[in-house]
Amino acid sequence: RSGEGSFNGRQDKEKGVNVQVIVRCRPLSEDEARIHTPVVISCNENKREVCAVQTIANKQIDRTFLFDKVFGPSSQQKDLYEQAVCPIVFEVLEGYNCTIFAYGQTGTGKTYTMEGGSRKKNGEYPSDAGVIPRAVRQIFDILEAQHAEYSMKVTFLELYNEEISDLLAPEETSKFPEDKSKKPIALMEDGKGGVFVRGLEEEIVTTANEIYKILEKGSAKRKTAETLLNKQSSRSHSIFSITIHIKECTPEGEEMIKCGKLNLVDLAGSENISRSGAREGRAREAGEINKSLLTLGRVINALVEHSGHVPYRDSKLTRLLRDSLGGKTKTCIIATVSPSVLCLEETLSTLDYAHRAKNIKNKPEINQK
Ligand code: ADP
Ligand code: ZZD
Repeated sequence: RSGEGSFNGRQDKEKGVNVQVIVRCRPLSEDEARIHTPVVISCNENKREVCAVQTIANKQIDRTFLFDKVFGPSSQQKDLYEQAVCPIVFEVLEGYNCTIFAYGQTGTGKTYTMEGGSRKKNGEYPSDAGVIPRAVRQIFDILEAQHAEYSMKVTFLELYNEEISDLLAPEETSKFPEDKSKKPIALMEDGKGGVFVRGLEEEIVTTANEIYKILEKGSAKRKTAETLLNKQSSRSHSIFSITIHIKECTPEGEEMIKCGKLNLVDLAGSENISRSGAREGRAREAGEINKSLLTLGRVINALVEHSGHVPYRDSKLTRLLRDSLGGKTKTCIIATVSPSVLCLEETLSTLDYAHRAKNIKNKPEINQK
């Protein structure tokens, strides 16, 4: 059977492959459960459907959405990883570039899904570890099992208010307090239609533990900056990337280098971005419009409507992730939602957005030198 999951390189190149869209609904929190918050979202994992029930003027309106995968409130980190992320990691090791985005309203589980619970004091890996630490571990496990000859580097950045900060840059012990502790980082065109981040720290890594230490450092740096600069973390995007070069020999004894890259993106909270684009009024007055998130929505619209001009250049996020949106990267979006009636409006907005993104086509290509 040539099902959806089947792989055909030539077909991918000619017709393109759709962005995969997954929905994950979190459980009610203890507080929400205690006060019997009504649940308005139901998930049918087998049918890959999410259903929202809305009561307006005593009339019940059901809306059902079909996705590539659906994870209900009782889904575990391990389930989501094994079913949705594991295949993507294999593609990265085959030489594809892949991107996983987490999109959703603040408080719906983007960070829980991408990062998960914190490492224990003894450095132990938690059972509620999210996509990032699991992918790191799996990549090393596979490469070790294959006795592969490889090299790996990671970057970790944050985008806040259209400013990029390097979460891996060493802490500068400047003698001049007016010196910004972070050096400004520039997005530069590479002359081949891509961009690179000038001055971004790339750490070469050889073990999963090394990456965990780096994540810890980056995470701590992010939290410090948040407190010091009064940032609202829900308004920042983070991008953690792993690049892997694998040396391989053809049966003829020729040496080949395969290169794969995995981008793991935790987006800013999607609230204040309405279905059509900007939420006018309150949010705009409060200066809460997130240019990057807004542009992401417009890029998605332009791509699915084939409306000619795609406004990639209008924000840093879309410049950074251009190749993931209509380019040569394989992309997966994990949309996170709350089951609560109090979030219904935002949930419908997230489901609409995610459903539309299913129509984006990319043309993945293996990188080979
Ligand atoms: P976001 O990053 O979208 O703002 P968080 O990841 O911080 O949301 O999640 C909000 C809260 O809900 C956290 O306390 C988190 O542990 C919890 N949570 C989110 N998703 C799940 C889930 N699938 N299962 C259990 N708890 C979850
Ligand atoms: N969500 C956790 C971080 C938190 O906010 O504390 S979990 C994972 C991915 C990216 C950044 C950090 C992590 C995280 C971690 C652990 C310890 C200290 C900081 C951050 C983590 C979890 C398991 C293994 C490795 C890293």
